[in-house]
Amino acid sequence: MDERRCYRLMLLARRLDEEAVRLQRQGELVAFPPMQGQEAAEVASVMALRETDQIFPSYREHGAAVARGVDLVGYLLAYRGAWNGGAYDFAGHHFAPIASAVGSHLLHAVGWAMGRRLDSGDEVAIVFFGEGATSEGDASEAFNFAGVYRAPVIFFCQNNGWAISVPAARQTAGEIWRRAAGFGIEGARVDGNDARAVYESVAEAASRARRGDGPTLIEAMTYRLGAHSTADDDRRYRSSEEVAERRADDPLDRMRATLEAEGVDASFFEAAELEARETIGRVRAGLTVTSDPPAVEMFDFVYAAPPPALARQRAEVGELS
Ligand SMILES: Cc1ncc(C[n+]2csc(CCOP(=O)(O)OP(=O)(O)O)c2C)c(N)n1
Ligand SMILES: [Mg+2]
Repeated sequence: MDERRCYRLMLLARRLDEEAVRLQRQGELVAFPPMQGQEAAEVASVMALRETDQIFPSYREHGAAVARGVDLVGYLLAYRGAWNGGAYDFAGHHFAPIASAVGSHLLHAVGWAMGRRLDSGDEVAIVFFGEGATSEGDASEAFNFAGVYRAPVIFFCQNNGWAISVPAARQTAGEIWRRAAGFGIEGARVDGNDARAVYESVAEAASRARRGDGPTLIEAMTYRLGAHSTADDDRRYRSSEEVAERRADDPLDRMRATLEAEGVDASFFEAAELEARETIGRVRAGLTVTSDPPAVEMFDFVYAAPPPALARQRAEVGELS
């Protein structure tokens, strides 16, 4: 793994995260789910894949988007309420629209992977989801289909300790990665704040999938340092001591310490900071000049022939706007 590149991407993901929260507070975004603390898990996992491997994100995957090189203005437009699931090039970046319906996209990933297998493609799919999503029936259905059809898919569960206000211990009494055995697939637990460990575990899962040996369920142990979203006050359900304790294991600090121990000097970190800030400045400028699409478009792109009730609503919205 190129550790310097990994650090630069993790830093960019962190600065993007901070900026997006500020943009929300300034009224430029409707809501935003901070990802702070999960940078190693998201960046290193994407770095372990090929550019043509397909990513299925949930709503907290801007670290993965940064690592894949997705247009970040387009990505944030989803949080501005300006476009469905993002306005980036889904096909070109092999990065699916953001899935907000918890657990739904595990099935999309399995279907995609089964399709590629039928087409004899050698790409793999990775799907990002939280520990909370594993309580949805969709997750079990996805694990089961993937196992039976040996689908080339990596289930990448980020166990960040919380599902809004529900702690992981109230979510499940077992360990998520161990469920893999019951579905006849490989399972692994990894320290999600250790970029190199994440990289190795995803690289291994990807080679397994590529050689036709089926799916892997990876449980990356990490921590959501921020609130669930900008609409959430996490002080109401967890202690500041807990957060402070976990902040001591910040994956970005860890990566920096690793590089420093290897002799990387201060000028590298300064340049990385400058580069991240420049990119963020461009994202802010791009986002705030973007005009909102016509409201009627919210009715488009789902039905080839919209049902009459929707057609009526579309006409009403058209008259109002
Ligand atoms: C089907 C569905 N049910 C409920 C919600 C509301 N909801 C949004 S995020 C969330 C918690 C998900 O927690 P987890 O899977 O651990 O992911 P995290 O937010 O920690 O990244 C819930 C219940 C939703 N978006 N979709
Ligand atoms: Mg969670």
